[in-house]
Amino acid sequence: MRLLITGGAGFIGSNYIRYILSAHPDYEIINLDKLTYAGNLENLSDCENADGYSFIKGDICERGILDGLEFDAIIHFAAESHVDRSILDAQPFLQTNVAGTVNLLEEARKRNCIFLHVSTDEVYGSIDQGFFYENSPLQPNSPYAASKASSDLMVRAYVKTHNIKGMITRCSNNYGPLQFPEKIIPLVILNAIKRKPIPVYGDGMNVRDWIYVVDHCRAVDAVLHKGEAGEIYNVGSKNELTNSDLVKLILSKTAEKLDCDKNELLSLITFVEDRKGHDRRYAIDPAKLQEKTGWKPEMEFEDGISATVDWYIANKQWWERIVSGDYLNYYNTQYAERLK
Ligand code: NAD
Ligand code: TDX
Repeated sequence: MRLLITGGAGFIGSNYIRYILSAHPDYEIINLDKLTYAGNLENLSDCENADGYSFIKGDICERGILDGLEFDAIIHFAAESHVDRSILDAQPFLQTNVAGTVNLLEEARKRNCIFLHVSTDEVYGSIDQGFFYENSPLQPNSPYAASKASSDLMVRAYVKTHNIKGMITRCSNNYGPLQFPEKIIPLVILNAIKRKPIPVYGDGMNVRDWIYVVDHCRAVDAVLHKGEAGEIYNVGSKNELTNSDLVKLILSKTAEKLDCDKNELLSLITFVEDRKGHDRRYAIDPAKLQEKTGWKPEMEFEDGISATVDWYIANKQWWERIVSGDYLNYYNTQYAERLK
């Protein structure tokens, strides 16, 4: 197949490209990425010379950006992805996540190609008990989640109106190598290494359902090959943790690996003001995907966290460059200070 992958220089997109290159070495990949603050070609330094791989720097919002390119499927990862940023400024989220997706849907309509939209469990809002199913109501609570829900509805509209081969995946929280250090797991690891305070929002009892990024990549691949046009597939590992337990687990793994006193790292935990509109709990039921495609998660959480801590310890150059120098020009002041 020939795949047009958007947002391939980000966290999940770069892991997905690496996965495809090894699972389907005969596939052609075009990676279209604007290289915002979150996009980094270093994430793909071991892939750039692979047969069939090419990169285009470009904005998914630009009309005609795909002119002259040929492919069989669009795998759409590109997005503004950080909830806290969407609370500070929702405009880039509306632009990229909604208008950018519609621009790509038009391309899928013209070409009659597959459109696989990578969405999120956050579109369902928060749930106290039980699980989200594909037909659960959309009740997004942050501007980020609302922009993703809007884009999901545009995919639905293009399927119904123009009969495009659109599919949607809605995945829970990802973790693993190459995640940008504004997200909780890398933030905790780096602040522990730097002995900086670790900000935990509110009472730390918010629950997230964590999945290893490569398991998510395998799920997207399963939907690409075995999914049905017009369908939605939830992706998750049924692996719920409170933020407080998550942070403690990461700190004890990090202490082990740095050979330092666990209590020294635990004392860095600092409870701070809660995130506005902070969703209390996400929980995904992935049964439909499992039944339809045979996919199931492979990574045990403790092993995945251990591998992730190892990766950040071993890749200091990668994250030091991100939190210093030119990269900081991309941040608003609040984020620049936070990531230093
Ligand atoms: P990320 O922020 O790490 O990467 C986003 C990528 O998109 C970057 O490379 C960036 O340069 C690119 N991009 C942004 N705007 C663009 C534009 N206008 N044109 C072209 N490229 C642009 O995000 P991520 O965590 O890798 O998430 C990827 C996708 O998966 C997103 O759609 C997100 O909503 C979804 N998702 C993420 C998670 C998670 O836990 N991280 C969970 C479920 C779903
Ligand atoms: O400093 C922090 N302190 C803290 O307590 C940060 C950055 C986060 N948190 C909390 C908020 C959440 O309850 O940790 C939890 C996880 O936060 P994030 O890593 O920002 O992820 P989340 O808001 O859950 O969203 C993520 O998962 C779903 C991704 O960023 C989204 O792109 C994806 O759709």
